[in-house]
Amino acid sequence: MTTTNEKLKSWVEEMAQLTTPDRIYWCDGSDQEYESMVEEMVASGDLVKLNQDTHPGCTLHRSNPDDVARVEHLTFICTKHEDDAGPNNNWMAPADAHKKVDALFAGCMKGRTMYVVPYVMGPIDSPLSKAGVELTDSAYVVANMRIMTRMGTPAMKRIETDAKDSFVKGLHSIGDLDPERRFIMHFPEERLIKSVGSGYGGNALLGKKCHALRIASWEARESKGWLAEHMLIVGIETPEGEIHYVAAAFPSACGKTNLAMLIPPASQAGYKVWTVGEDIAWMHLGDDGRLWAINPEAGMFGVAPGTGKDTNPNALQSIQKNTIYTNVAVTPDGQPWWEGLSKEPPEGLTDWQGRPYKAGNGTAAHPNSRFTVSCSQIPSYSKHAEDPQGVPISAILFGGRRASLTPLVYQSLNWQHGVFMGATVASETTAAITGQVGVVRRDPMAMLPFCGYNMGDYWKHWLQIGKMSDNLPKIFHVNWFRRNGDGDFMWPGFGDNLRVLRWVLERCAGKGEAVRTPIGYLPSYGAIDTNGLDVSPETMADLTAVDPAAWQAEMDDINEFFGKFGDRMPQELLDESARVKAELAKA
Ligand code: OXD
Ligand code: MN
Repeated sequence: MTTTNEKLKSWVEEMAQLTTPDRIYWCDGSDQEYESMVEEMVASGDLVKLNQDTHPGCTLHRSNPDDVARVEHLTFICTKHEDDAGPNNNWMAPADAHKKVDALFAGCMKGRTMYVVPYVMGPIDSPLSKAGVELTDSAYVVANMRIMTRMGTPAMKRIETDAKDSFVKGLHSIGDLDPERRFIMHFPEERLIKSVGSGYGGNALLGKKCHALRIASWEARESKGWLAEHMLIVGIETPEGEIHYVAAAFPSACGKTNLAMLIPPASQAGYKVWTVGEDIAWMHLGDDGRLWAINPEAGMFGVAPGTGKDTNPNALQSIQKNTIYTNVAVTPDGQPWWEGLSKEPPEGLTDWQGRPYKAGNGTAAHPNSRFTVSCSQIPSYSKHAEDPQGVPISAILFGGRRASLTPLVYQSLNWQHGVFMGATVASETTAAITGQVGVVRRDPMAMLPFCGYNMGDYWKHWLQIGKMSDNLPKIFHVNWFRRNGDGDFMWPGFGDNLRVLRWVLERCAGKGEAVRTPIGYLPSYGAIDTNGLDVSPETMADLTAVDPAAWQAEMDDINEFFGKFGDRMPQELLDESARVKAELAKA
């Protein structure tokens, strides 16, 4: 195969000259191609076949132990002007960045195959979808891209019929996997990604964080009326049969996948939850003034640890077949295992590095171990997930993992205040990124690692959307992770979060009792159904209260954070901050 798109053809030739692969292979995305690549990887040891009786079509990849997470400190936005990348990004001048990585790409594919991977982010026939081409020397990346995107011949058709240079270009090589020679470079002005030195998920599957968030967020701002967000999309079906869609942005590992696949508990009879997406949402302003969302991805690259039959039975059911596991442990009979799958590690386990499991060596599965699986295997996958026009969003949730301070749920006073709420999201860090675990970091809209430009400009873009329609979703903030003095969670979470979503949807319908406070509308006493829950009225009162002194301290921290954005900081958010502070002083 090759292509009739001359721009693509010449770029592939140019990149082949730089990287000197032994051969170039154009992927068609067929089952046969996938199966033969898996066989080759099994033969080379890149993949291990898991127990085909219990887990048909499942394989395991063990990554280099130095290459197990996204690397934010090695991720760069390379724009002509440093200010356009902003204090939220590492910046390098494009010429310097090209020089730096091209030196690493030079000859790096010698002895290897360069795979040409055409893909579409979003339903293949949706006008809201976008195409890309990733050139990679990793068969593991190709196999993952086939699950995560619409990859192969149908994507190539779009690349040949859409405007000739409308595809996003991504060049990827695992290089020598040396963290010293690892860079994830984005050139939004050229709609180009160059990633070298890592074979791990977000660094290497360029359709995901690099294209669908960093490059797409840049494009979304330029083309107005569009938001590319780190959000799940979920449909809540009421007992009356109406489906309302909610998009939610939580920083990594705050239960996004769980919320996207929530199973209503027995107490919430008649409700159903439908999964549209679990990581990324592209939302466009429709003619009706509503935001319509598509999930640009076709698969999940989910965190395995903590996924169990009590926490997320839908996810667990999705990954019993045709799944690529990365860095999980294996039982003696070849079944995948991770912490949280069962209480105790089974006897005779092999750990994520392929060693006999010993408690002294740390966890059996890597804390950031993953499963890659097609969304079509999710039992709750929505029949509207592939609708070309997307699904209409009624509510946007922001949230983080905070042991104290932020209430269980509250609603913004208006769109501008909602943008402020999103801009001030903070969360305790987890294992999805390299670095310290358990420290509170501010992660606006959960986009800190993923916004492809200056966050001040990004907030302006959000505020701008607010001026374009009066039919936009209502905005809320949630926190499932409050703890009491003994360190125990105060709210049961998981399926019972539906009780909170019910209040959210009532508010969207102009119902649902609430009290206005400086930080937003909080649920009135009794407005959230706690029937049958082991949550006392005192706990509920605590979960829905504002502590003015603690919030004043929070506001000081927020203002310090806003200060970093200098003259790119939108005045509206500073005004919002001043309003909250003044109202708290009176409270
Ligand atoms: C992810 C992340 O992997 O957000 O989705 O880190
Ligand atoms: Mn994510």
